[in-house]
Amino acid sequence: MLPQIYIARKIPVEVENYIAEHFRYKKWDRLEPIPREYLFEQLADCEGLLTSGTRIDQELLERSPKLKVVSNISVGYNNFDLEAMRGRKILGTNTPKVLDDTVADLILSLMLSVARRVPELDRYVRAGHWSSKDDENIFGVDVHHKTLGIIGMGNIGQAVAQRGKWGFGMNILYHNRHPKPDVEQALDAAYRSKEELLRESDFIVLMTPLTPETRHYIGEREFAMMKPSAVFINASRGATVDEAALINALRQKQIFGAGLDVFEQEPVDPNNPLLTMDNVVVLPHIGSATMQTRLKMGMLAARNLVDALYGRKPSHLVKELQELYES
Ligand code: 8YV
Repeated sequence: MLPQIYIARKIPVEVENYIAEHFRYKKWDRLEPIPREYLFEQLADCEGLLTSGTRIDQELLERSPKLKVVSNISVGYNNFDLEAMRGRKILGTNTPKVLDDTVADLILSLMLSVARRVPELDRYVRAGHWSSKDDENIFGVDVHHKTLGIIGMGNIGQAVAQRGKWGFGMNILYHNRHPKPDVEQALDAAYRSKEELLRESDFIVLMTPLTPETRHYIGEREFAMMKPSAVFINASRGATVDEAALINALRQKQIFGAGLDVFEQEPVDPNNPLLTMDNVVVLPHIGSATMQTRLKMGMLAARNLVDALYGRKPSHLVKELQELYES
């Protein structure tokens, strides 16, 4: 009998058709998040879970006695309690690489939108205003040939650097847990300490995964180091930034503006002060949200499930759980 899995989020029909060839399955195909108690009931007889964002913790694992693998339709996997999964020998997989260019495109759109005040001035014109071409009140800041500082030079960070370097003639700096000489050579990029990068960059893009070490990685001390003309972009995870410190830095005009695709609390609170600031561009966590890319991610996540439940090592088993397969 085919293994039973649970699909805990809405997926493209092509992915569901592929899944139907390999599994018995139940699904949650509504846009709102699945209630946890309902999910627990569904997982009681499932060997696999297709999700992203569902907290995979001791509580869930205790209610999923047959679970063998969790397949994230995402590159991030901070929803995994790795210790709990390790304890139950449950495999965890993600979907890197297939979304890099889509997310990088969006990050460049945030950089340009904040720098040239696109959403703000769109609202300005729609409200019936028009101003002299010489009115400095509608001026922005240049992107081309400025210094782009990337914190987290993984695949997406490199895709952003390529766009900055070859598309806009930008000078590339980066900070990473470890220097990447090959990237430096390919992109004429220079390694900097976090502090040096913050002081020297005109655009700062934060692209680190959310881990205990990167929670609030950018806070009051870091914003104080940035140029008053700097543009700050976060498209990683909201909690990598101390959002209260960001709000204060913007209020104190310590930076020119911010582009945010992620927030400490999602959905973002409608009363969040960031939503009232004209020099902040906000998006609803849409980094990978194109039809083409979500289809690739869904297919990759489904293949990870098939590999894991049909006795093969998944191609994207997260690195912290690799030893489970070798054990
Ligand atoms: C997913 C994300 O791309 O990939 C990630 O880590 O941040 C998410 O935006 C999205 O939820 C699609 O599953």
